[in-house]
Amino acid sequence: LTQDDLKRIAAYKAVDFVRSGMVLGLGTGSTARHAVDRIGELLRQGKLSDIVGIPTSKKTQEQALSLGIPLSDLDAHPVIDLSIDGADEVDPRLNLVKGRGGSLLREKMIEGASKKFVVIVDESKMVKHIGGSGMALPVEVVPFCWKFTAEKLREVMEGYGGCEAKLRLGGEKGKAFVTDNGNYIVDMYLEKDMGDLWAVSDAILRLPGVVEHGMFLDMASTVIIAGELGVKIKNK
Ligand code: DER
Repeated sequence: LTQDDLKRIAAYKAVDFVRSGMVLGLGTGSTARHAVDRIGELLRQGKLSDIVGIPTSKKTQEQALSLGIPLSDLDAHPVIDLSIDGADEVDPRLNLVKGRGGSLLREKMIEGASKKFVVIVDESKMVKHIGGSGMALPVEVVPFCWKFTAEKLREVMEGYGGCEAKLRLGGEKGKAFVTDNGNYIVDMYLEKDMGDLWAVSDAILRLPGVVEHGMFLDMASTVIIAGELGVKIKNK
């Protein structure tokens, strides 16, 4: 089984939770893409009906539109029945890192407004502690004086094991990546287990130039993990 097979297996399993008439948060990334495809397929086959999708990115909005999934937004649907999305890291307490695709703000808003949030991963995303994959912990920041904010992030993180903070670059050579919301992303690379994640979250969010970070703490209801030996479902 390829990694993409595992992603598809997890995604299809999550779509089993979907019922006709639901308002669904549609995730972003290569795993969530399979879930959105599957929802579109079931709608086309008439096995699902009366679904309203709330996309977590412009990319997912385009995908859902191409599949004919009816779309709306949080203003029209402030409470969402079920969101399905991927993750970059999952720790033993089902805390997540998300946002390596750059959609963390809209994802966190939509998934935070959901009665149920099902996370779909292949087994490579499981970590012992957040930041443990050595990959980025994204922080969305305003473009205004982003260097100042990045320096403040480094200072804050000195109290939690230290980190390197780098501006995420986008399509055009050397240019900053710009999120759907017109902001930048500073990727933090952590050196060790941060310990109290809520304290880290509060410290980061207190910085005025910070919009949001990619730690999704105590938000997942269920995590579906597809591995070589089969599928595991972990509930909060
Ligand atoms: O950027 C994101 O938040 C994505 O959902 C990410 O967390 C998972 O992306 P993947 O399914 O492509 O690995």
